[in-house]
Amino acid sequence: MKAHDGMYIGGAWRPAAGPDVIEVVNPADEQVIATVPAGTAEDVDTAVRAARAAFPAWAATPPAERAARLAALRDVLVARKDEIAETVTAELGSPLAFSQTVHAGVPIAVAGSYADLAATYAFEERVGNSTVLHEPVGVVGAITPWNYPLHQIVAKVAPALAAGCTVVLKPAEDTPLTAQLFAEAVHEAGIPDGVFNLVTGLGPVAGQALAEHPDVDLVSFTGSTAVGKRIGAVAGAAVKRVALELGGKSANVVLPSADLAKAVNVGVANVMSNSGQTCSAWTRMLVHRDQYDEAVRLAAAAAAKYGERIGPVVNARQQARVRGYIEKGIAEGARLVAGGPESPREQGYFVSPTVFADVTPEMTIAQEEIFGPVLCVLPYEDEEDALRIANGTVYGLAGAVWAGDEAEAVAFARRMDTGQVDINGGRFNPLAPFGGYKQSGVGRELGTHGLAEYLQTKSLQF
Ligand code: TXE
Repeated sequence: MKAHDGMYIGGAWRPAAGPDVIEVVNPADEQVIATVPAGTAEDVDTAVRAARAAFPAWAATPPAERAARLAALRDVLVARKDEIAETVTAELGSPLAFSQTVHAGVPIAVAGSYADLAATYAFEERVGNSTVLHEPVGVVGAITPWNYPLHQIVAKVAPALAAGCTVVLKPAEDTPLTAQLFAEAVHEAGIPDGVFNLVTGLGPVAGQALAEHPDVDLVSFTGSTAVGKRIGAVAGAAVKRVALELGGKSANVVLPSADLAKAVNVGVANVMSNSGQTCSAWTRMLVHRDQYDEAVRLAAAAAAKYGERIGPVVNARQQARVRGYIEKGIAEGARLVAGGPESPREQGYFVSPTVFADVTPEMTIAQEEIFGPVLCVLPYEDEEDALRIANGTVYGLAGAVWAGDEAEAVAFARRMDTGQVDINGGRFNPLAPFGGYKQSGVGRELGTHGLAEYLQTKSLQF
């Protein structure tokens, strides 16, 4: 696959400071498809300088002009949609149709939403005898994961640019080709040199250097809780702004009045899509004791139908990690009703769609993020029990409630300690804020809340 052998810094592809490279592997067949440079602290420093130099002019660019550049970016992404989907499929392994609709389609919608918001947001407002100015924070260090390679980038870069910030991006080492394609799109959209910069590289090297760089004003990170805690500590010590989008263990609560078959089928699809590599996935299905056996039967049948169509997980390490959790579930006494630890194929990092029944809330598989196609089905006795189980993890990213009556589902959702709840299935809304309660993170992405993350306020008193 086509790849750049340099970093996109200051509007041009420049040679990397060091000789090291990262091999990009297609997880469906384990073949090396490209190499990209492994950036060092020196590359990060060059990129941060470029972002700093570009900041004053971009911050002073009228919002309508920033909006026009973001609209142009959206248009380039639309024009290159097929290429985006093929690139994501090559380095993440997701089925092409899913890459088209979700991996390419969602970031296009998000880029479009920020083109609109940049044009309409009240960057100045009158409050009593004061004028409040919402000004860009400065240089943003964005560190993204591989699970939604383009969405994770656009969900940070689009609002940052809309706000008037400049950005240095360090994308995940597993999916750098999508990030390079995004840099090309930024260039084609006529976004001024230095406003967006890309440094590919390893997390503990390039990522760490970016988070620790003294001239980065805000770090926006999506990834594991362990790394997120470290980045939060680094940012706290330097008193710089930080946004963290970490893991989840979301509950899918099926109330007795719900359409059980629909709730279970949509619930299984939600967990299996993207091979379970979705931070907001409804990985714990909670069903009333009276409907439990039927729900387990339906879930097992639904999961079995997916087979290898879900695609592999991203790399050998994730495959081993997911397998480890499945083995742990069996060892802790959960009942395997679909899938299992054995890979369904010799080649490629495949994991069988797996469903566990008789899961208790304390089990490891019901508490920790597995990040693979593994669903736990838990019984509950009554609504209070369901709520206790739903809220009983360190996470609080997302969730779902199903009921015969929407108002009943909403009443339950209000009591959930989580940042987003889908009511009777829900539908993606690029304007709705997304982010975590508790250890799922700090800050919000998408919509006006996502834009506000990249702004700081100044009051002028009259
Ligand atoms: O994440 P990492 P990994 C969870 C999920 C998954 C687990 C491990 O449970 O199984 O994390 O995935 C960069 N300083 N999520 O190991 O390492 C890294 O290069 C600065 C949830 O892939 O956190 C990459 O760009 N940066 C999740 C990014 O952090 C560092 C999405 C994420 O990688 C760094 C992905 C360091 N010291 C995984 N170390 C979600 N919330 O959606 C690594 N990175």
